Amino acid sequence: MATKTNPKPDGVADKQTTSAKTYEGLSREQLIEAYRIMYTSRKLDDREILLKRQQKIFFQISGAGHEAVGWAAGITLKPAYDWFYPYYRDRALCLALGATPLDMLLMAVGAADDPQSGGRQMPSHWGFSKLNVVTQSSPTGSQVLQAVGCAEGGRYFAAHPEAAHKSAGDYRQFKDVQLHGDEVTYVSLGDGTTSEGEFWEGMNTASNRKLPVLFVVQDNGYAISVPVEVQTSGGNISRLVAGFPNFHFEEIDGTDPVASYAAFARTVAYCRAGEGPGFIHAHVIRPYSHSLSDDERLYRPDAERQLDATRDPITRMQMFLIREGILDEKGINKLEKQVEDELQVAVDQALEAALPIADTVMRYIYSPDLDPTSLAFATEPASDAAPADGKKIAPKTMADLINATLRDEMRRDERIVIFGEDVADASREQYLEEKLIKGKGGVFKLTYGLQHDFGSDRVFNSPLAEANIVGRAVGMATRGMKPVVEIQFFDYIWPAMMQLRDEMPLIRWRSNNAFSCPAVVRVAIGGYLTGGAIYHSQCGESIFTHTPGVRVVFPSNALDAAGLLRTAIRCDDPVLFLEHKRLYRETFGRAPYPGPDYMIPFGKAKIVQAGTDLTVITYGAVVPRALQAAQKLEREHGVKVELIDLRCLNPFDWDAIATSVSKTNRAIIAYEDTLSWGYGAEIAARIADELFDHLDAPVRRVAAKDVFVAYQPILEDAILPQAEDLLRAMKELSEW
Ligand SMILES: Cc1ncc(C[n+]2csc(CCOP(=O)(O)OP(=O)(O)O)c2C)c(N)n1
Ligand SMILES: [Mg+2]
Repeated sequence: MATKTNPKPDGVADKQTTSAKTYEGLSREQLIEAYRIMYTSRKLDDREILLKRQQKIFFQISGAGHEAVGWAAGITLKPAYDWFYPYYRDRALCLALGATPLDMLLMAVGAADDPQSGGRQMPSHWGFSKLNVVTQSSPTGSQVLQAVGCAEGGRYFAAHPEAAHKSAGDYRQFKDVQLHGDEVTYVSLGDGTTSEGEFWEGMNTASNRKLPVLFVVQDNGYAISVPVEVQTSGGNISRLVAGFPNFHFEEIDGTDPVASYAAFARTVAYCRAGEGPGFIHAHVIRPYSHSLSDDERLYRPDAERQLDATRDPITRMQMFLIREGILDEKGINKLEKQVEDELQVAVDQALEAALPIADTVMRYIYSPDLDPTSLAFATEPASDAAPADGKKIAPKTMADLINATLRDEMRRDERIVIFGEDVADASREQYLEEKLIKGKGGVFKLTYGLQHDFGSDRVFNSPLAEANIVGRAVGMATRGMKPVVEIQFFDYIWPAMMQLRDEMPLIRWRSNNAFSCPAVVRVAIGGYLTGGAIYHSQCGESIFTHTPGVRVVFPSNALDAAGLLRTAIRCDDPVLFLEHKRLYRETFGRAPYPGPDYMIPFGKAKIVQAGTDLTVITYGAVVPRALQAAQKLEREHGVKVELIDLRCLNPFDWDAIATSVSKTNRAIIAYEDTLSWGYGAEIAARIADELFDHLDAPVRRVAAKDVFVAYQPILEDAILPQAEDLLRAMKELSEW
């Protein structure tokens, strides 16, 4: 910077002109810039703490003590090129990537223009779409599997560049893909968060697939009040992860910017070259308690805190700059004053910023661009799908048509990948190539032949880990892919619950539409299996219809399954697609192949049978049972039941229900799940609320007993709603 022809900038120490010393390749200018970023980060925390005490902001969590490692990550990685899943201590990282203090203060006040979420998410839960910093939640560790999926997405697009092209007529029109081929995905977490299972699942997959993911554990020795030796056996995470193959490992003093930079430079080079993932274990300090709600003096003695203070990265860096003659005291003071003046301007601006408007709260729960309830998703079954020779083809089962729909869509859209437990034909491809085996294709064979047709990078087995499946799918879908993943049994969906409840449905809303993840999760659900017992028979759809942001579909027959699955795949929202195991191969509801473009809009019920005396609202495997009961009731008693198959549970077809109940004046909601707090409760409440004047009888529910499904068929029959139970209820209500 300073040469003989240019006078030395004020405050830059004399040594600079004489020394050519570099620090792990860092120039003096870069070191001064490092201090500027680190100091800005610390002072921003200080300003926010003040603002919180003045009740001008509502939450504060600091990056204090983590500034050096954050800065080092920020200058070795590339904003808007690499991808970032940071955690709340990554303020310095985000500043180094190009986020401004004003951006951060807008988050703190919850301004309308808060770039992370428009006032929806807490400050320090970073999200800057322009920099590829992906919207962050608060559950610790849920970012890890998403980062893995994001990295997989990058690799996939590099191998299938045509898949990155935009395409009209489906979600791809609204989903840009950035592709460089050597991008790295950064993910960070604290020492305590390494205790979460999802961390280990992410490490395992990144290792196994040699993915370019850079894991950074910022170890400040505490998770709120719990010290690291309680979290981590032996007290050192590096020791525990050392056995994962394909990694480049570093364990560093994360309060030293120069050492941190060197470690990041080595690790990023390794990841970028495609050698595998990196793991940086950075020992840092936490000088400001966990957050403003915590007082660490309650669990840390003064001596321990004072020892930490001797490693404070801000004072260390200040001393380093002076000792090395890079800045003198005057230079330090000048830089600090500049930073503080700039912060004052940003604070004033943020406090004046427009606040979000209350009636925008329902915006961006779902895609504003593509409405899956619209006529764009209503097509007729193709009449020419039958063979040209006019031969009548045997109607297909639900399993057949789901398989055919997946095959058609994979052919149409190269962004689709399918993974889950056992979904591949065979992971050991050579067995297939040598024709030694036929292949599996799912425990219910729904994905049979897809690996054979589309290759092992598009259809593959996951580890036996449901969070792994959904978390990776969320990351891939955020990155632009269309993962259509399978959960083998609904009964085992719960390990994925954090991703299904707190992540997948929320990516769009919490980022104020900056990010989205329109993944499809197919799940085999339900009982009536004879022997399925407790853990292969569960329903539980209302738990998901209770979650804003995810579409929930539950078809009862082959044709609906095909039409709705296609809509699920082409739409721009995350979808939970529930497939009843008992219906996969039933005679009921078989249908001819409806062609490769057959779609049914979401939220449109099907009137299975028209009637005038009583409305029965149902879905899934209760549909054939209710139909049987309704037909018997008409035969024996002349009562005409209007039977409504909802097909889609969120959104659901309120208009169809209202029209029918206004006509019949009587309603039963029938469902296979346990009675209390179930899906029928919401429909019943809404009928009572909005159709009260039309009712001639109480609203009834017919559902399973409030107990899990038992193994012995006598018990199973007694627990699940049977045609006779439905018949009895229908007769009773019709006579009311
Ligand atoms: C799944 C989950 N459990 C609990 C919490 C509450 N919580 C927030 S931060 C935190 C401690 C995290 O410690 P660590 O990972 O070491 O990060 P640090 O805050 O020390 O940087 C806890 C328990 C949470 N946010 N998410
Ligand atoms: Mg910690």
